[in-house]
Amino acid sequence: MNSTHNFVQQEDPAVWDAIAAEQIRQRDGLEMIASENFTSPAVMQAVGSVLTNKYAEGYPGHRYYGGCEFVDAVENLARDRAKKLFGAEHVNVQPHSGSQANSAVYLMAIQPGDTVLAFDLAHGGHLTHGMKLNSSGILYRFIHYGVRRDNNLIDFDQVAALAREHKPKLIVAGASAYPREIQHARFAEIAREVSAKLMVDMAHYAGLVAAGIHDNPVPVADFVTSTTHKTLRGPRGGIAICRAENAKALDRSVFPGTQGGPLMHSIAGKAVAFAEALRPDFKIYAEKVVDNARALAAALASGGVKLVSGGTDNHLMLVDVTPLGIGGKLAEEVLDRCGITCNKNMIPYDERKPMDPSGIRLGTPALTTRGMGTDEMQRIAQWILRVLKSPADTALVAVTKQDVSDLAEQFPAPAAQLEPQASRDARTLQTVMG
Ligand code: DSN
Repeated sequence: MNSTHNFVQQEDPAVWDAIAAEQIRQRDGLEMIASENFTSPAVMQAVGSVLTNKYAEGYPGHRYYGGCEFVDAVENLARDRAKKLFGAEHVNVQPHSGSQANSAVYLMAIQPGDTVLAFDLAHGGHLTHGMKLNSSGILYRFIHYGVRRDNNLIDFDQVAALAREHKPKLIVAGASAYPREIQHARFAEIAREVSAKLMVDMAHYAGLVAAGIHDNPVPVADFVTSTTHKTLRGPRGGIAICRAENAKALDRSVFPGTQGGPLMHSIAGKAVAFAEALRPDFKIYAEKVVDNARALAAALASGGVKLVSGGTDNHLMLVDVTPLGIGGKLAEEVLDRCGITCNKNMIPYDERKPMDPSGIRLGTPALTTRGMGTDEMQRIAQWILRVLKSPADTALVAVTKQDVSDLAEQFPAPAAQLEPQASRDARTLQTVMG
């Protein structure tokens, strides 16, 4: 069989056209969504492997299906590598996503109706931390803490006061849009005081934890959950971590509690990504992610926008664009037209609506994977500022789009090297885009 043969293109041109167009979008644009990244070709190959054909309900050595000896080897590799990466006693690598990992912890740690204290979505939390339409918010009684109005940092006085008042069974730390390091020990102290369990959802900054440049929650938390595809740079998926004494209960809670068969191809991708993250060059990568975020934030702040908390010490920043006379919706749209992809985002105490909030969220993990550094961040900041200051200037948008694609060409994305045929097929893009 010819490994370069394009089966999707031959069998299903409609799907292939969309894949090819997406590849071109990723290649020619600047991906600044803080939760996205580019996996290595090795991770992509593992995820696209024959392991997708295999059912393996259960755990290594204890499966409900025959023929699991090879997927057992894969899952053991993933578990052992993740344990080493985070200094954990037990890691379950089967959650299909971060949301699934969180559901599994809730199922084992609390009962429906129990009180949980978590970070407010409107201040940077996540929807699985008790948003009213999410199963977490439907099944459990969530109370939320936020950030202080004066400095936009997590208000630990409020966390402690709410914990004393409501006596939650579980405290949840972790965020989707918080630009500062999270102080896990302070959460652990408050949880201990009120006899609550502590869960840390480190999905956004897991790669920084793996690299040793963000505080590791594993030593102080009862449960730690994460996705594997953000700063950690693995395939889409989740993990859940606990101490050995809770291992059996957590495993039961993932399967059969909240999931059926594991996605073994995805677990193989996780194993490959964990091995990559254990290498010394991953630490260098993670340091560059943070350096780039700091450089981008400083350049933006000096150009007339406001940064939530005044800056960043992780991989992302929240930019209040209203000083420029626009909202987050228009900012996202105009940047999109330039080939810069980001998402509109609420800022703490936002007076605007979620579909047109005051801010945008920008992140540097994907650009850093492409090899960009602080010089490129300065240039990108100037492009962002100039188009946000004149969003109706279509000529400026066109010039910026060209600048963006020239820069992107100098820093090839890993995926673009995998399928050169798609990258070159400009006609495909026209077909899809009309
Ligand atoms: N949706 C993810 C993010 O963009 O932060 C979190 O799950």
